[in-house]
Amino acid sequence: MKNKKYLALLLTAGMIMSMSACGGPGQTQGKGANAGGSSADEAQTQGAQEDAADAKAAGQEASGSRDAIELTYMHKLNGTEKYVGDDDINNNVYTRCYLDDLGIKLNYTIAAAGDDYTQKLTMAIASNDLPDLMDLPAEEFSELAHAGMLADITESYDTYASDLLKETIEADGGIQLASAKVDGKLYGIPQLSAADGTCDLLWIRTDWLENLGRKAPTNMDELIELARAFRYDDPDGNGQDDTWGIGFQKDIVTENGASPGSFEGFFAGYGAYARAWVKGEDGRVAYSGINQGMKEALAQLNRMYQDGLIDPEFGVKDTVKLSEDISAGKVGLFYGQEGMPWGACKSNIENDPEADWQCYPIVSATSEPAKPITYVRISRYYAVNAKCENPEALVKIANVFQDKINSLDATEETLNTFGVDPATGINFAEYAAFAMDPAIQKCNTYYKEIKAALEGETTVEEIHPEAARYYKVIKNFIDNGMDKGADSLGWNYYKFIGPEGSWNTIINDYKANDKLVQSVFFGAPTPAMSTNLSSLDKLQAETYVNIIMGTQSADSFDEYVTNWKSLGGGQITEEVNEWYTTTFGDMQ
Ligand SMILES: [Ca+2]
Repeated sequence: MKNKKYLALLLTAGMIMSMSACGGPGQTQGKGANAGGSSADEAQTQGAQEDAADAKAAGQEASGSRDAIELTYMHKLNGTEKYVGDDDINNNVYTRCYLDDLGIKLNYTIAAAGDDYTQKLTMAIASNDLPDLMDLPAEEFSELAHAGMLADITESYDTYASDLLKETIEADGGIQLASAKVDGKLYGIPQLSAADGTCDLLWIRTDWLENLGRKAPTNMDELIELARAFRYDDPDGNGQDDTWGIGFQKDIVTENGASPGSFEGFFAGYGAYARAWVKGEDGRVAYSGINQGMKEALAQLNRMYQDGLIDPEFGVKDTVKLSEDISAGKVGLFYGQEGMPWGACKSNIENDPEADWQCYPIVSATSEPAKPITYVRISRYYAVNAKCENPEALVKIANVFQDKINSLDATEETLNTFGVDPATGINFAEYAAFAMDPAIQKCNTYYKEIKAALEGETTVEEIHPEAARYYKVIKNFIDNGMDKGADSLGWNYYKFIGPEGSWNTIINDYKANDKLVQSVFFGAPTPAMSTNLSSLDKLQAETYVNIIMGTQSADSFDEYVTNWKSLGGGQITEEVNEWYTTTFGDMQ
C-alpha cells in the first residue's frame, strides 16, 4: 500500500469497475501492466492457438482461420476506443480471438459512435441494407423484429449459449431476455443493466451523529428530526450556522437516479416513485409519479423547505454542485446510490479525516416498510439479420467475453489481455463485438466472496481475481486499524463492498427482506411516449419543484394528475400495459 504506483493502479481500475460492473456494461479491467500490449498479444495468440487445438482435439468445431465464415457487423462504438500498434476495430485482440477460436471473421461494415452511428443505422434500415450481425437501440430492435427482418435465434441461444452466458443473462429470472422475444421467439440478446445497483441508500455523516448524540433514523419522523439537528445544532461543532439538513439536487424526474441528492429514496418512504411503472394489486401497471403518496411526500418536502432544512438553491444545483457541498462538509445527510464512497464522501474524508460516512436503509413514513425502486435500462440489443445463415455466430461471440472476463476461470492474464491495461488505460474490452458484465450478479458475487475471504471461509486464491483486488485493499485497511486518513482508498472499498459497505446493505437488508421494487417498463418508447413524454416530464418536474418551494399548493397536485392523464399520460399508460402483457404474458 505504500507503493504509490500500485495505489494509482488500483484506483484507476477500481473506479472503472465502480462505473462499469455496478453501473453499466461494456467496460472491464484487469490488473497488471502489459504496456504496449505486444507481449500480451503474443501470449494471447499463442493461447488462442492452443485453445483451438484443444477444441479440435475434443472433436469440437473450432475451425481455425482457413475455413472461417465471414460475417458483416454493424456496431455502435463508445467513441473512446484506443488501439495498440497497427490494431483497429477490424483487427484486434477480440477479432483475432473470434477468428482463431470460433472460425468467425468479422467485418465491421459500420462502426461508429454517437449520432454518426444513429445516422448510419437509419440509412441501413431505410435502404434495407442490414449487415449479418448488428447491435440496435431498443426502438429499432423492436421495429425490425416485428417486421420479420431479424433471425429467430431461439435455437441458437438454447444450443450454443454457455452456462455462464445463460446464468448472466437470466439472473433476473429471464425478465430482460423476455423483452427480446416476439410471440415467444427470441430475436436478440439484451445488454443487461445493473438494476440492483440503482436503488437509493441513506448516506449519513456518522461523526455528526456522534457529535450530537443521535442515532441513525428508523422512520421518516426521525429522519426529519435528524435533518433539523444537522441544520440547527451545529453538527460540525465549529460554532457557525453553516450546514444543511438534507442534501437534494435539481433533477427530480429521472430514472437514472441522480446521485448524490436523489429524491427517489425520500419518495419511496411514501410508497411513491418519480419515474417508475409499478404493477398494482389489480394487475395493472401504473405510473407512480401521479400517485397520492407522491402528494404527501411533496407536501412534506415543502414543510422541510419552509423550515430551512433544504438548501433554497437546490433547484439550480446539479449532482456536481451538491458533491462540492458534501465534500466541503456542508451536508451530512442525503439519498444516493451504491457508488457514493467513490466520490463526494471520499473527497470529504480526504478534506477532513475526522469525517465519516455510513449508508443505511431508507426509512418509511407509513407502517409499511420503505421499498427502494430499481430501474432496468437496456442500452441495446444484439441481433442477427433474418437472411444470415449463421445465427449461432452471435451466441458464440457472446460467450467469449464471459469466458475471458467474467468466468471464475478468468486469470490475471485474460483480464489484462481482454480488459483494461491499467498502465496505459487502454480498455481492450471496448473492442468486443459483444461485451456484457454480469452486472446483476457481479457486486453481489464479489461482496459474498470478499466476506467469505475476510471470515477465513475461503482463500484469496479461490475468489475471482477482480474480487481479490478489492479484498486485498479491504483486508489491509482493516489490519492497519481502519485509518481512513492514511488510507482513503481502503475506506472507499470498505464502505463500497466491505462489511459495512453499500452492497452489504443492499444484499443483507434490501434483498434479504425482499424490499427492492423494479420498475417494470423498459421497452422501446411507445408511440404516445414519443409524442408526449418530454412535455409530460417537464410538467411533472415543474409541478414537483413548485410544490416543494411553495409557489404551488400541495393540493394543486390533483390538478396536475388530471392534466397528466389528459395530455397523453392516459394513452401512455394503456400502451405500457399492452407492452407489459405482450412481453410477459407467457411468464405469468
Ligand atoms: Ca456549524
